[in-house]
Amino acid sequence: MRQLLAAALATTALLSQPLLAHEYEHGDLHIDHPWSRAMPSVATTGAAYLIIRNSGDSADTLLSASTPAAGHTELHEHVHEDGLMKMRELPEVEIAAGEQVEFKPGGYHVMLFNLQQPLDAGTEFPLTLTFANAGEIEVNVHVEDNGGEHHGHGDHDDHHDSHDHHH
Ligand SMILES: [Cu+2]
Repeated sequence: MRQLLAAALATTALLSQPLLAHEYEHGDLHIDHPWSRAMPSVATTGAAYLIIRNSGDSADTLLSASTPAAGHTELHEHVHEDGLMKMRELPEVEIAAGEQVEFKPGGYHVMLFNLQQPLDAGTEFPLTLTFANAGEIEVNVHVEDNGGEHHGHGDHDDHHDSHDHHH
């Protein structure tokens, strides 16, 4: 009986989780496809990306993110300044009611400083997102070569957001 149940659960999990796509529901928040670009093992910084959708009637705010994979984490955005791409720390990111915010290369990202483990393709690490209303949501970030299977991102250029800014 117990084994039967376990088998049934395993089957359900397989069926409901298509390979590579992974998403999380927490209250009104839906987190889609947390991923990070693989980095050479000498890299000390990296970035994590995901999509946050708010299907609720009120806004929520991402206050912070943390992971054992990095010594220090910040919410960042890329801005164009004097013709240069620069990164800026954000105190928080609001997700308006009925809206979604996409963290992606060249835009919002969770900046990972002082990496505690190499970002090798095929590995994953936990990331805890803290929201003002929804509280904490833990997701698994998949490390991918280029996020290539990700739906419809057009920036396949190779400048790679090198993240070598100075703090
Ligand atoms: Cu950054």
